[in-house]
Amino acid sequence: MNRIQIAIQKSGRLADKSLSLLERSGLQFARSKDKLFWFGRNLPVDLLLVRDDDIPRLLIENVCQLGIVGENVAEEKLLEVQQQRPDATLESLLRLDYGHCRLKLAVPEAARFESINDLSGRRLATSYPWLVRRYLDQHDIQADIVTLNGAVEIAPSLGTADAIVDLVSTGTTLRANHLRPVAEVMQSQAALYRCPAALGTESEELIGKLLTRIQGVQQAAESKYVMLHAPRSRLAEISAILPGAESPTILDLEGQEDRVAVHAVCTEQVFWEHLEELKEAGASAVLVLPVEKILA
Ligand code: PRT
Ligand code: ZN
Repeated sequence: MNRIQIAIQKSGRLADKSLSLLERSGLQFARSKDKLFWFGRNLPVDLLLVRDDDIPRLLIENVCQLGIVGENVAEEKLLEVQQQRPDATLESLLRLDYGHCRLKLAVPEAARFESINDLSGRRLATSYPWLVRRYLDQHDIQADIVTLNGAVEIAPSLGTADAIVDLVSTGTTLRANHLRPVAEVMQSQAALYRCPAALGTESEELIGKLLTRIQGVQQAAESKYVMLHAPRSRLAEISAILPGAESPTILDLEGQEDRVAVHAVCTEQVFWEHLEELKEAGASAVLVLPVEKILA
């Protein structure tokens, strides 16, 4: 059977979460400390550990069939490749809800900035030249782009740029460099991508199976199994409080006519407020348990 290769970041912000997600989805790899290639032990799925910047191209060229990378990197590299090959594509299969950040335009705190038009004729430092070019074109603005591979945030104080476009998560780096965000170029999070090439039936089925498993892991992380005792007369009210629960299981309690046990899978977060409301509605013996896997 043909094997599938999944590329993830070797080290950095997305590395640990990406590996953990695949392992929780049931993939086991023969780990080798330094090597970039980990052989899949229980399924024909191997891991490639690379720099995040290389992942989009590996997918576009079908060297890897799946990859996990930030949407910011995927879109930037796709735009870069499209300069030579306008028909190049990448398909996002699933957003993964980690690695959240925003690509923001920032100017020195003291600089005058009223609208995006103030950037006309200015120099913008960034590590994302193609995303910035697209953004400027969309706003019909002519500006010079200075591409830097790191330390973008110090460009204005060095005098090499008038403004920057850089990733922001907490905003601490911007503040430390006396910059203020003035516009958002894009929002990003880690996502699972696939190669554009159609694969054989077996490989396509395997990708489908992995996707279902990963979605199951994501859903399980949010879900809780709730068990409680409730007055039979207030069942409707209690069911309505349980967040994201569909048709709970109702069980008789030995020797009790008016009280029943209620079991439900809550697919949304269960907060203390929910438990307090349940108690007010007459629930007792409320247990909230983690859910490990869900196969919908
Ligand atoms: O070595 P390799 O090339 O694989 O890694 P890398 O250094 O290019 O990437 P890495 O590990 O830093 O980031 C990988 C991905 O994480 C990015 O492409 C984003 O999709 C995502 N991500 C999420 C971030 C951030 N949050 C983030 N805050 N990437 C970078 N940053 C930077 C930001 O640019 C700023 O300089 O972190 C700094 C701190 O941000 P604040 O706002 O919290 O101060
Ligand atoms: Zn990188």
